[in-house]
Amino acid sequence: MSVKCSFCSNKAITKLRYAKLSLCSKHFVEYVEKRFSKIISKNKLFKNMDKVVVAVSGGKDSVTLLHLLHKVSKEFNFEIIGLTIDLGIRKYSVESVEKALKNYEMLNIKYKVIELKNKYGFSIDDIAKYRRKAGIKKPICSICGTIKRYIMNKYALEIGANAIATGHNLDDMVYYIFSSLYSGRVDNLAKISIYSPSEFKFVAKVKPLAYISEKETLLYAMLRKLPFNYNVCPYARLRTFHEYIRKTSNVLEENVPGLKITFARMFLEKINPILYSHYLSEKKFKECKICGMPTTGKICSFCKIKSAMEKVLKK
Ligand code: Q46
Ligand code: ZN
Ligand code: ZN
Repeated sequence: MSVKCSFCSNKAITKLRYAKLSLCSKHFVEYVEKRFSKIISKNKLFKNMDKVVVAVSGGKDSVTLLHLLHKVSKEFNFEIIGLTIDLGIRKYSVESVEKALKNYEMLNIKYKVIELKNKYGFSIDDIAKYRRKAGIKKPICSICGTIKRYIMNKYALEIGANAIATGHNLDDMVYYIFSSLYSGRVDNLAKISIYSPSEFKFVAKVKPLAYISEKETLLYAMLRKLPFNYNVCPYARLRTFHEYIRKTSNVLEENVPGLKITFARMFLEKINPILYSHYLSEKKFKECKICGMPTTGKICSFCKIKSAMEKVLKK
């Protein structure tokens, strides 16, 4: 026998065990939109903001974020500027950028595309190929993360935006918290937040999907027929630890519905503020000697990667 929606007589298409709800497609979409709006109000994510850069890769999370933010932008009174970084990852990037642009056009949103190879002379594929030769020890996804954060911050700073919104979902938050605990990186733990205020030359960062799971963003994007890149980045398979945590947290969630949300909420609301005041509020930043962007050393991580890649690619 088919299960009925908790709010109407239609057939339920999903069961949210953590909320004890079975929902039809219409009520699922409404439920996600209401929760999203609640998360923003409760955490005062866009208070006194009039210009927000939304990072859109073209994947399910960022596309869902763009549409949800577009719905609430009038109510919270801010303008959205889309930012898409073409990372230069074979066919994957071509398709991702194409999907991101389709969404901007659908919603009539202003946007900017920054091509990594064109603007800085190297792509993520170049990094994958030459990083050992260039003496870069960090894994590819960690370098990719540094590059994306740098470009987002620089662009937001240049256009005078108040914040950068990213599509990190609940599963990403659970992974970040767990992996930072595991490696004992207290400074990383102190940085995991749904809202990071602006300081020095860092624009504020917001993660409005922090309590919405990957399964929910995927279902939302599918039910609303939003164009997004279904393919996964070819380098994602290298993140084996990430995959283990994802699978394990889903097994835990199966047995204890709501575990992921509680884990993330307890960390973000109770533990992070204490860590932040101890480890980050005192941190002193200065300008990178090459590009002027913030760093704790003399040269920022991005410029180090760029100059290492320049040497290898010149040969
Ligand atoms: S794009 Fe970049 Fe991800 Fe690809 S190289 Fe890794 S970090 S997996 S979100
Ligand atoms: Zn219903
Ligand atoms: Zn620099």
